[in-house]
Amino acid sequence: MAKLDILEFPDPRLRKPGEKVESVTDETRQLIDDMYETMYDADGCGLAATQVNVQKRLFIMDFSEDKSEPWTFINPEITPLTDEIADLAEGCLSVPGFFEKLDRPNRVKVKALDRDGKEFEQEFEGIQSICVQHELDHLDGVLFVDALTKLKRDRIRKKLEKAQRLAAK
Ligand code: GNR
Ligand code: NI
Repeated sequence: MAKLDILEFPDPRLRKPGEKVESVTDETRQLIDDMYETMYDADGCGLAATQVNVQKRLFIMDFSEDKSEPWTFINPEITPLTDEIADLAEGCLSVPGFFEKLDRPNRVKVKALDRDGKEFEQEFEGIQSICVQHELDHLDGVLFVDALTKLKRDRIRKKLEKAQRLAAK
């Protein structure tokens, strides 16, 4: 297992869309294992391959307290199940320290392949519904800051660029 580096906004590599996974191989599972190690180490609840600079349509999620409920989604498709908007703020490991509420449906159905390449369907609501939509956005090169005003987004970008300059020294 290996911990991977997480790209941070405004890194242009976060804008590259992921390609469909044609077959789930041992190499795919190695990437998934590394992504779990990376996500757990960063205390995140979700992680998309895009965030670790891999342009593949796959993401992971675990909302348990004790790393006991890992969910792996390969080639995910999401269908909204309600017009009701989830009333919760979201954050992102690629936009550290910032949290905003976005208008996202509170309940969705996800169809995807699991780490064995087997298709499954599962409904999610509340924070998990937000998370799977947030992760699917990553696979399309979209970040939650894109839904904010340009003023807010620029303010976040400048703060992160400054933090990144300091960290690089
Ligand atoms: O760790 C994360 N928590 C979170 C909380 C609310 C809504 C979405 C998320 S995803 C985020 C990790 C991340 O950046 N995934 O892409
Ligand atoms: Ni994110």
